[in-house]
Amino acid sequence: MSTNLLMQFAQAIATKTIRVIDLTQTLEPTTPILPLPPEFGQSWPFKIEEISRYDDRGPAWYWNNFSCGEHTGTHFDAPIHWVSGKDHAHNATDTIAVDQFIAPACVIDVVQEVKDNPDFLLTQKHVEAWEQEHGRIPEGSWVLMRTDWSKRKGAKDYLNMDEGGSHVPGPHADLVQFLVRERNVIGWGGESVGTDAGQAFTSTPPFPCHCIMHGANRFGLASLTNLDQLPATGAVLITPPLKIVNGSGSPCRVLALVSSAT
Ligand code: 23J
Ligand code: MN
Repeated sequence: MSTNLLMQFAQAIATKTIRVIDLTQTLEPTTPILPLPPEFGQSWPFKIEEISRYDDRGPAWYWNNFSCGEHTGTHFDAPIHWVSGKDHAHNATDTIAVDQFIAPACVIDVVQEVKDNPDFLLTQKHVEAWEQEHGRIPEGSWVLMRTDWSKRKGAKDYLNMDEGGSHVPGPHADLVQFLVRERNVIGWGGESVGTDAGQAFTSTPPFPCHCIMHGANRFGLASLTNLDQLPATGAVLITPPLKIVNGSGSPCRVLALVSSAT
């Protein structure tokens, strides 16, 4: 085997010593999108329309047009998405340094906690207990909250709305502050439609994951899936958003590299 690090890496992928896990949900017209209160602008759902399919519209080729909001399906949130992150340099999908799109991940399993409480908020105390078992969250890591929420099929169960709004889990404001200040994480990722909890509009500040993470020039990943296939530590994520000019985010094919070597 080559002694070159990158050739060793390619070999490890080819021999499945390193496995590649797809953390992305398929984009389709039924992909749930976040409905905001009617006084606000609304995101377009994913729409796809055939241009031709080896037919009189194009005898030898198949292709589609598609349209959607930047925050549709499995997607990346850039700091410019939130007003708190608007003045950072290199804060949009086209200007973030590309090396930021490869980073390790810590996965915190809260499946049991969420089962009886869809409004569950992950706290600093819970993360410190996780660290007792798995070690300190390394600087520059993604913190991913595994809820199995992505196993809910259909917008009704996924968004879980009632008169009081959406009921989905997320991080507590104090935890987001801790992860930024004390752990210097690169961002937060979850399995539900956005990075914040459904009731995050009631917290201080409102939408703490958006407000504090993006205020600190950090990122978000929403609508992830297959987090149940990741180890608690040691996975590396590949998360490049589309290079949309001044983009606030974009649908993203999120991949995780997991080593089966010890
Ligand atoms: C706009 C306004 C509020 C929220 C969001 C977008 C998201 O969750 C998002 O996808 O970034 S909470
Ligand atoms: Mn988003």
